Amino acid sequence: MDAPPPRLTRREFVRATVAATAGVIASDDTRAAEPPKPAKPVRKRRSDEPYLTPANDFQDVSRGNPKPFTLTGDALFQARLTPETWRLEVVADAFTDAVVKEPAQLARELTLAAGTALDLAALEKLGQTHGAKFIKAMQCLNIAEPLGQGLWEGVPLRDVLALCGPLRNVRRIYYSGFHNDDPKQLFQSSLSYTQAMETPPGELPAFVAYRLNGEPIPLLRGGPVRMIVPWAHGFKSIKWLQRISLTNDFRANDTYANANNDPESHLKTAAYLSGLPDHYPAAEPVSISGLVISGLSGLQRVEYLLRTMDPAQPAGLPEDQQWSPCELAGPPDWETVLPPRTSIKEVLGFDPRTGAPRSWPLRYSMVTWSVSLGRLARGHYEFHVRAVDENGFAQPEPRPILKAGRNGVEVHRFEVS
Ligand SMILES: Nc1nc2c(c(=O)[nH]1)N[C@H]1C(S)=C(S)[C@@H](COP(=O)(O)O)O[C@H]1N2
Ligand SMILES: [Mo]
Repeated sequence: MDAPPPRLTRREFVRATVAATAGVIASDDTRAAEPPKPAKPVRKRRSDEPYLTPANDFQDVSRGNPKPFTLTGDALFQARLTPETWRLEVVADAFTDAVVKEPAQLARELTLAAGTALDLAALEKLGQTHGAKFIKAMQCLNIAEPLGQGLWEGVPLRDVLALCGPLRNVRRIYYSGFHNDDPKQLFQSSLSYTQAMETPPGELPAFVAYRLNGEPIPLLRGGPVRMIVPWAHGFKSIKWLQRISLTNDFRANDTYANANNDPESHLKTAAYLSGLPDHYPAAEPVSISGLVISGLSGLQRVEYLLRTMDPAQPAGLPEDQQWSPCELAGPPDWETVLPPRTSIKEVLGFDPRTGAPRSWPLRYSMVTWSVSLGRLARGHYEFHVRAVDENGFAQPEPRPILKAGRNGVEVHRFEVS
């Protein structure tokens, strides 16, 4: 069990808050018992970046010492993190306790010991008949900026589990990646059996991914094979995937839950600001843009509020003022955005006959919002932006608890002179 979180001194608190605001969290190892790791500067995603983020350009959130993507040569081979050596085990968890009386059973386990673990060739073969592609933004529950957006490709988890034949007493699916064979470095996530097996209409399946933006998933991004859970924050999308354990333990024993996070939290609908100048010349019209993620609850609109302010005042959210709509970017020219020989008609979320998106923005993706404010009088301004979801909830409602996903309303202060 983790020790209770230590109380931060005021100075540590300020330092932690400043680091978080500057977007410098590169390791989300928030377990209290460990000393803080030096934070690596993280560049915030800008709204003028490509629609699909190049695989090696995502902001990285990885645990491990050494981090699995730093392995080379024989160590990489021993870790089974090359395309030839990669294997996926699917096993039954023998767990029982006073509540969980019967253990999970599988007709067929896929194990290294028996030589039946799944290899990449077999997974790709399954992909020829069961393959799925979709566009998803990656976002960490603990970092208030999108990490990147990719076209992910793989096999729905349920089709991989079907290789194990009939299952008994399986209520949850635990899965983990390479962790230096050190139980303390284990990073595990979980899904309920129902989430893995049943996909409501219009929803996307959890899947075992082996391609990103039309290429094999690079080691840095969790390849050769990574789990992708469309509706969830990044911690459900386990990198360097190697083991799936089917269990009758119904609890969400995700590693992230140990750090006080809500392990069932969904990707949030939220607008973000980044990379904006602090000064605009008085003679020129001011335009502001940023990114918005359409989360599980969809996106109705993005809206802004501009007010003049006294720079000595703390930034506060005004209650009595009118929000005005921002513009949302429409679908890009898919021919220039997608990898060669990929049609948007093959991508989930698009009509397979016409290629039209079933909703825009696509759920679990991000797009650019923008607003032209025209010429502004000299002075100090405060710009607020928020997303309104399909239920009519304005960010950060209805879930303002940070440990269910950071989605506070972002504010930008600037001067026109
Ligand atoms: N094996 C493993 N998978 C992992 C992690 C990890 O540390 N180890 N971090 C998770 C978290 S918390 C996030 S937010 C995403 C980040 O994905 P990215 O590094 O590709 O942007 O990966 C997830 N998958
Ligand atoms: Mo994360």
